Amino acid sequence: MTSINSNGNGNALKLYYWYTSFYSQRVLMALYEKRVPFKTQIVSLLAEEQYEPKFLKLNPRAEVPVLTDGVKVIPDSTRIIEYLEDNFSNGQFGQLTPKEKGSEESKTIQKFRDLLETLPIPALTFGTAIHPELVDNPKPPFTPSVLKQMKENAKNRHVVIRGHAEKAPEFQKVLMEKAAAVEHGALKLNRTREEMDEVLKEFDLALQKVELQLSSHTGDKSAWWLCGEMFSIADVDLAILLNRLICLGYELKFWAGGKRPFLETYWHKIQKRDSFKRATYFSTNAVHLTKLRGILKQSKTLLASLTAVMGIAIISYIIYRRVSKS
Ligand SMILES: N[C@@H](CCC(=O)N[C@@H](CS)C(=O)NCC(=O)O)C(=O)O
Repeated sequence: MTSINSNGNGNALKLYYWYTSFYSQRVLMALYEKRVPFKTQIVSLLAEEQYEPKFLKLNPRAEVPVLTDGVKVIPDSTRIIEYLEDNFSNGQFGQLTPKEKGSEESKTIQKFRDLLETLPIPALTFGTAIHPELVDNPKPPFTPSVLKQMKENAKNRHVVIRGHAEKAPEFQKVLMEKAAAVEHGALKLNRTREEMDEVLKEFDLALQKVELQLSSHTGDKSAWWLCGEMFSIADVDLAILLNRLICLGYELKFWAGGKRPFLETYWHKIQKRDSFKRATYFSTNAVHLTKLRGILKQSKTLLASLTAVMGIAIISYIIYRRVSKS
């Protein structure tokens, strides 16, 4: 990929992310939408690579996504998208917010960003894994075995984090704090069935506001996005949210089958968008890709060991020949 950055000093942007991470997908979609070149580095959450010291040095919160721009390190999807918007919005790059900050469209975009970006995604995702009876037809990456693994993860996450804290003295304090926060319900991962009803109500209300907004567009509806004719950050938020709901299996509950026709049309339209396809493409095959990475890592170790053994054998042979000649 091309190597450029905001100050043009030749350092490339690099995104540390994981295929199925909701917040990573938001950033990926924004990057593709804006046509900003970037390099990538996978941080496998399945392999718990977010707790490795080399990643913790970038983000001691142990969360993806993280963007680096030369020596600058930007964590958090919202901050990253704002950074991209501030630094890559001229000329060749796409724009996801109106130039005129005080315009009606700008205010509507902000209103929907506030609504969509505060939805409790971890509570929804892990809560669904704990209560799979809530959904009709989960789809990859949320296969039954992945959901089972997530359920375990939700229950033991604090124990796992404490294990990593013991292995990384440099980051012990911050990881212990994270473990305690998770144990005391900071991420709301372990919702009861009743609490899940509240979580789902929150999503339902938000989607109702979206449906109303979509239905308010006049004229040629096919020309409109969520907040107007401009494809904005609010559309990135909505696209990745709908994708998460579909993958978990909530479409019949929230919009399909004529329940929210405007949202249904929007979903069909957004699926055809190139940035959406690219941002979500690998998520479906994340489990297989993780296995493949494991095999490649192992084969690298195997190759390194074989090379070392061969090297030792050759050196021993040379020494043996010299000794036997003398
Ligand atoms: N507020 C952050 C949230 C990031 C986040 O929660 N990332 C999750 C994946 S979607 C993560 O890396 N979790 C790993 C962990 O907490 O161990 C953002 O918007 O980027």
